[in-house]
Amino acid sequence: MNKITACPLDCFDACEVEYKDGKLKGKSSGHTQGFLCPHMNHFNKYERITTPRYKGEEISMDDALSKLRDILDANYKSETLYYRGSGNFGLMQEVNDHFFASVGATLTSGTLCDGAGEAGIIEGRGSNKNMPISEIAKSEVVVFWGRNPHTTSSHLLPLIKDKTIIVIDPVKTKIAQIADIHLQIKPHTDMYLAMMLTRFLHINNSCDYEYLEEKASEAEEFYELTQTVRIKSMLENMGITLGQVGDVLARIEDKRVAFVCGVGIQKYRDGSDVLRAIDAIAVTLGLFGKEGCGVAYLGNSKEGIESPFMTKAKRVSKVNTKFDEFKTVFIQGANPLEQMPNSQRVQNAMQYTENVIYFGLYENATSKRADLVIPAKTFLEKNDIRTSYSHNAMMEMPKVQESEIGISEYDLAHFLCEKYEIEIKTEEEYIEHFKSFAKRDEDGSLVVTAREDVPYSDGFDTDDNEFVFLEEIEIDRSANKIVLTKNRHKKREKSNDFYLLTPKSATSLNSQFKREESVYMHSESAYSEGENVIVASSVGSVTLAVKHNDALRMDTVLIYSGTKGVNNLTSSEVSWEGNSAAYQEEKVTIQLEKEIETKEENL
Ligand SMILES: Nc1nc2c(c(=O)[nH]1)N[C@H]1C(S)=C(S)[C@@H](COP(=O)(O)OP(=O)(O)OC[C@H]3O[C@@H](n4cnc5c(=O)[nH]c(N)nc54)[C@H](O)[C@@H]3O)O[C@H]1N2
Ligand SMILES: Nc1nc2c(c(=O)[nH]1)N[C@H]1C(S)=C(S)[C@@H](COP(=O)(O)OP(=O)(O)OC[C@H]3O[C@@H](n4cnc5c(=O)[nH]c(N)nc54)[C@H](O)[C@@H]3O)O[C@H]1N2
Ligand code: SF4
Ligand SMILES: [Mo]
Repeated sequence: MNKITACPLDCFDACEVEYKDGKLKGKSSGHTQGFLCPHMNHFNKYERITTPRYKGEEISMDDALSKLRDILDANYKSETLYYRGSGNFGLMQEVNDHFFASVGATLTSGTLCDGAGEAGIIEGRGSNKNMPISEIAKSEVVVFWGRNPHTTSSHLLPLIKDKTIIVIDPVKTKIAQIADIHLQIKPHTDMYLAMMLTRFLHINNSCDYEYLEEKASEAEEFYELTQTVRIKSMLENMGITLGQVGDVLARIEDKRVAFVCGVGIQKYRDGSDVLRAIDAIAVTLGLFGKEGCGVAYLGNSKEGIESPFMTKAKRVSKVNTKFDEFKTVFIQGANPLEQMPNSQRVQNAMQYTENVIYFGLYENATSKRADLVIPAKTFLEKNDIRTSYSHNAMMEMPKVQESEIGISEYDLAHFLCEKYEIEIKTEEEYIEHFKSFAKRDEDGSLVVTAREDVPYSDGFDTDDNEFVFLEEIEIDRSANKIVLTKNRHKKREKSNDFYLLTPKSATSLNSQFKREESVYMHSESAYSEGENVIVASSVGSVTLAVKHNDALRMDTVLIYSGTKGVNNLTSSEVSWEGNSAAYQEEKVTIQLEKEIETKEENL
């Protein structure tokens, strides 16, 4: 018989999965329409860790658990850090937060993902309530702004077939190739484009004035701020024309528009301002609170749900975590040695940690470094429930497969809580708790009760219910470049400096599954396919083979997230708002590996 569960992965689509005799298929109804994606289609084929080990020696699960207890006995309070990543999005994953928070260990705050953008959204709207995919389906125009739906949200594609598509992305992605308009903008210039669009809406008298008066009365002041962006020089800087801006305006005025944003636009320290400036366009057009209109980003998958777990804890940054300050680091569902920014820093810090414990499914740099490795159960082998950051359903994830391998998060937490006399409820009680935040739809599926399909219909969640526009930016006219206030960045530009994009790969989910191994460059760059080059930033370097891709700009190189060594290049400085990683802040230089070797030989 078919059993229904849901894909556990960190992905917009959060698909329901039909399980039959070890085979996974998309649920035939709903947005999945019978299809999953490469990760789930091949899920059972990826090699996983089957046996626990301590200091490289395989041991039994019982021995691994007593080892874990011994380690925690020695120093379980302030000297222990619990670091959880986003390998599995099930709500029960948090059950170990409960244990570690209860014993007084340290947890993390901040994110490697969407935090900068979210902070900007919250500053403007007072909360982060997302436009769900069911509403995107009702729009007339979809603006994909730093989102790559063919790779990261493919189930959206059937829903937008007959719509006007506008893409703003430095890469000519698949969606850009079929779009009505593609602005192949220079990386990190989105805020100025957003400001310019708002400015022209004012110039063209295309604002929703009634809406602005009621819900965004500072709109005039913001219009003044947009006028500080010089049009001609900024167009040159962005690499687009006034005609293209006009085309975009002509297509979004008086239409049901969905701005569908991704994380690409906010992998910078000022990432919060970008989302806030895009929100301002939507506000100016009066799009919030209307059917089929608004801004979709990564919502909060826990919106409308109260945690049953202990969450109050001392917390340290998840972006530039000082692992060396802890005797024990327990890592669950994460690969910090490869996915955190500045891998060398992480490696240096972790080498002083006495006990690194890795609780996960797959081998990676973190599992290799770990002193104690505890294999997890896959989502098929344990009970869970999940919600999504791009739709409002809650999906049950019952165990559908038996396995001798691994231990579930709940069983591990239960073991630990019993040992340390911490109260823990049954797994069923927790799952019922989560279900109490959902109601049944006509078709029997669960939907989170407190979530709205069309949020902000009654104004924003700020103190006075009005939208709060960005208030300041500063323009360095002499350099024709923009320098933000609060000592924001001033960068040196070298002719051999490239922008580094590190987006998501179709074959991996960050570092899970099949990982990429190349650096992508335009074919007219000075480097040939297959040549090994050293990509370097002020943080570090990595040697990778070149692959050509003419979807890229000449001033840009691309290394996918999950590629080994990509985060040698990225800086662990956190975003100005949102305590988030800023993976694309560093520019990189390229040098042939051969050239360096020859130079060394000549020394
Ligand atoms: N297949 C697959 N799916 C995934 C993931 C995965 O690893 N693989 N990861 C999941 C996770 S963790 C997340 S957070 C989501 C993210 O999903 P997306 O937001 O779609 O992810 P990205 O690929 O990082 O970025 C999207 C686009 O932003 C563009 N971009 C980069 N820099 C800029 C810029 O400065 N300006 C503009 N306008 N565009 C820019 C990139 O070229 C890219 O096409 O995807 C999830 N889904
Ligand atoms: N250069 C660059 N770096 C990036 C990004 C980027 O775009 N560019 N993206 C960032 C973003 S958006 C994100 S979200 C992070 C993601 O970074 P991480 O959270 O570290 O995610 P993954 O690399 O997917 O590793 C997840 C781990 O979870 C484990 N796992 C999977 N399922 C389970 C389970 O059921 N139980 C347990 N216990 N473990 C499980 C797997 O073994 C896997 O090793 O990476 C960030 N790093
Ligand atoms: S599209 Fe996303 S949610 Fe759907 S099966 Fe693939 S990874 Fe899972
Ligand atoms: Mo993410």
